[in-house]
Amino acid sequence: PQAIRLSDYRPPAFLVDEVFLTFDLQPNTTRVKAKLSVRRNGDHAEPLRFNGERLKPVSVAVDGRALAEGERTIDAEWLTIPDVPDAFTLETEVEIDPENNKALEGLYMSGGRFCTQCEAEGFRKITFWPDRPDVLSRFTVRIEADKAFGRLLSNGNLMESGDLPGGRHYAVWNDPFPKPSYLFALVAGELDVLEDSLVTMSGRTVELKIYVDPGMAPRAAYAMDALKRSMTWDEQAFGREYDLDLFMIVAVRDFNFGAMENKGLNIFNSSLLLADPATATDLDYERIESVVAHEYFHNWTGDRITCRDWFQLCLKEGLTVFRDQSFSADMRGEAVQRIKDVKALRARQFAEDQGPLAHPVRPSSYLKIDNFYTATIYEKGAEIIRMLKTLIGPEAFRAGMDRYFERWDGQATTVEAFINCFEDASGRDLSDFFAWYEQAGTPRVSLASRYDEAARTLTLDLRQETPPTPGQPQKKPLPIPVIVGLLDHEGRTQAFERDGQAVDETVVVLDAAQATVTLTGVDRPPVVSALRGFSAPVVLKTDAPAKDRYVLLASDPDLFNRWEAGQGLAAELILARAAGRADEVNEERYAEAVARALSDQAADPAFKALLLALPSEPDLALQMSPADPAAIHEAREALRARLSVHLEPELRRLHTGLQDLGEFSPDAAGAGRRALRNAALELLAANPRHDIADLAQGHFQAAGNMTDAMGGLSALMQIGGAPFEQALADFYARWKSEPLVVDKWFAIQARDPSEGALGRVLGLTAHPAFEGKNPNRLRALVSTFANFNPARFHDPSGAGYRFLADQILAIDGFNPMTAARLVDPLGGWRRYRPELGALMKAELQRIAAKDGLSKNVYELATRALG
Ligand code: HT7
Ligand code: ZN
Repeated sequence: PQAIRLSDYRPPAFLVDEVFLTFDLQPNTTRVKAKLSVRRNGDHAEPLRFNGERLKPVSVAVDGRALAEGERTIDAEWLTIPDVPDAFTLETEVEIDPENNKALEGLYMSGGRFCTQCEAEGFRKITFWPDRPDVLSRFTVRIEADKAFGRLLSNGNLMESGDLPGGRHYAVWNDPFPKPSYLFALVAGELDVLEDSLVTMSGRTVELKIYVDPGMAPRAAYAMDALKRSMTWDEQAFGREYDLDLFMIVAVRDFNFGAMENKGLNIFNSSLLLADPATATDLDYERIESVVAHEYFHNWTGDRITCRDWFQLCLKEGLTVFRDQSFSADMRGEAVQRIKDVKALRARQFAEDQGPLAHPVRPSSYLKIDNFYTATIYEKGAEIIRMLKTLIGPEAFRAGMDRYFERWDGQATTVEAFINCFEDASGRDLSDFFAWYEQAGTPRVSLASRYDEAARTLTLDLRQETPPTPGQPQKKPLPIPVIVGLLDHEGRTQAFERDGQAVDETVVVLDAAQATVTLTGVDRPPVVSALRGFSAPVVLKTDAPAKDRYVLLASDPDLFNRWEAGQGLAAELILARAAGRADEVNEERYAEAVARALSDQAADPAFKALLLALPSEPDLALQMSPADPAAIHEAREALRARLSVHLEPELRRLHTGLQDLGEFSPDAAGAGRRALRNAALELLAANPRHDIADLAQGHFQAAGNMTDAMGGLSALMQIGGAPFEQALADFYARWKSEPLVVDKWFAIQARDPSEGALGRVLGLTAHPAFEGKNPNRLRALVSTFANFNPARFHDPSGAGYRFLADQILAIDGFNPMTAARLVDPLGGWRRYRPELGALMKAELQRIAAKDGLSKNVYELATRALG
């Protein structure tokens, strides 16, 4: 297959100013008529070439005249008309089969309803079109369907609706904002609605409607609340007001991704929209809040201003993740949010950056753009925006954003144009900064410090190096903002001077391979707190002794670094044990430090819950070379068992004292208390005594909400045996008619690290509730197993790898996008013990050699093989 390259970008040969679409909806034979006002873009004589895939053509006409076969060609990917006027009307009619569209791209059916997914290149499966984001058109859409499909929805404003003969009805929608085809949406079916409204900052009333499965409207209440908070937040934080009079969200069960920002008609995976205390966990609530915000924020960063081409994907995604993270920090607390965001970044993006699938935040070539909806483009893209704000300061950052909205509203643009707005606003040359977009890999930063008591100076020696990544053997230094503060050895904040100014904290910018910075006015021997708030997406190594990290863990006013110090100490102890060098003295010391942190009455329970969790096994695997998942699992469990014994009285006290007494509230305070209580139980369960099994069983049985039920189930899973089996059976019996809860039931079994769990996972693919075509169910079992159960996935027999490869090949037959997202866990094969790596590689080879493989899976499997 042919790679698409950024350097080959050319403006579109033809533009479409206006389109009128008519959908005659039938599950197997939907007719789509399109009437387009087309104009030649520039002075050229190229033929018209529009995308079109899996379309059954009925007719093609130019300016009202039907074209004969010889006047146009249609192959598997293109409609070509050699000879067209400079401006004309193109009319096409095609037939499509939504019912049999299991790739879930274009127009398809989910739960008996019609719905669409057009990003990135799904619109070409609906009608012939220049399916690229720099063609912006005004859409009018007429939908006709049987009245059994009660709601007929599309983007923009409802212009007209009514009955048709034969038990059918219709609706006409008009979207006044020109948009690229990837933002088109249509939904038709039986749906209940939750309605509300919001008065915007200019005093306009916007109607808000969330459409869900019949009977589910009460479960959309939290999403509605999150939507209203997001709309108001975007006005306050960025001065952005919503622009239509109606904003709609629809929940669907079959969806390849989390959600989609179609203009005025967001479509959501129901797992990220529906919640009530009985069926959703606090984590579900948290995700719903952030994804509702994310999709809403796209209205400005993505919809009003869109991408010139798909290489610019981070322009909308990285920026919008930065915006949703900022919103969540305001809603849930900055430190806790930052820790969670960094954990996710390290787990997904750092792993990607260390393997054969590493790529720049703005890649320069691809086979299938669907493969680039990655942690690098989303999460590292957001980190770049965060660094930009740190480097130029919050005022210049906001001014740059204002400039961007002013300059590019209604257009499709590039990352260069975006950065240029900040150069103008700050008066700074950001050309070096741009390398963050073009260079893949996670920089390694080392920090050595020297204190001179007589001179009262602290000299910081900083160095950076980025390891090679595929296609980029040589790396250049990047501008890395390192936020630094000082404590003394009693844990008190120590002021110092930078450029003659007394400060508590400073931003050191490391913009060369090596730099030396001297801080003055340092009165006492310091403990250095560096990279505060995780001010850059790098791996930092310092020469500080372990005792300094105990000071930071106890006292750093930067809560991110307080948590980070604990994680670093724990990682060292686990990795030493995994290498056969268990350090029991320091394990005890660590347990004591955690006990002290837990007893801090002033600390937020959500923060304490994070402190209590040890670094994850995948995270530890990134720090061990070659990685030995079995040794890591054993060592981590051993440290957990030690902590469990040492902290038992405190953990029991937390478990008893934090019980929910009043009514359930999904807010950050309630969620934080539940998180700490469940974390305490989880740690107690590392010591599988009978009385602790009883405690976990009691917790599970008494659970008044899904968070506690899952907490109990997870603790029982660790203990194993009959109580776990009984709880699993009870859980399934109670929730078998709730698909989102059944997903959790599959996922918990996929996470089980015990010996027999792989056999159970294999068996679950034959369970009557295993819906093999539903991405949520597939992810719950297959992706959870491969990503979150390293002990069993890396079974020395290779059976875990074989299971994943078999699933990828089977899923690729009907849904290449979902299949391709499962390749990633095999991609790290070079980092593991050679005998494991060889088995992983063999499975990748088996996948790559399969006849008829999709472009999506082919691209990732071959890249992963390197
Ligand atoms: N912008 C949306 C991306 C998306 C997507 C991409 C590929 C295939 C299916 C998809 N569904 C949604 C989601 C977002 O980032 O907001
Ligand atoms: Zn997005």
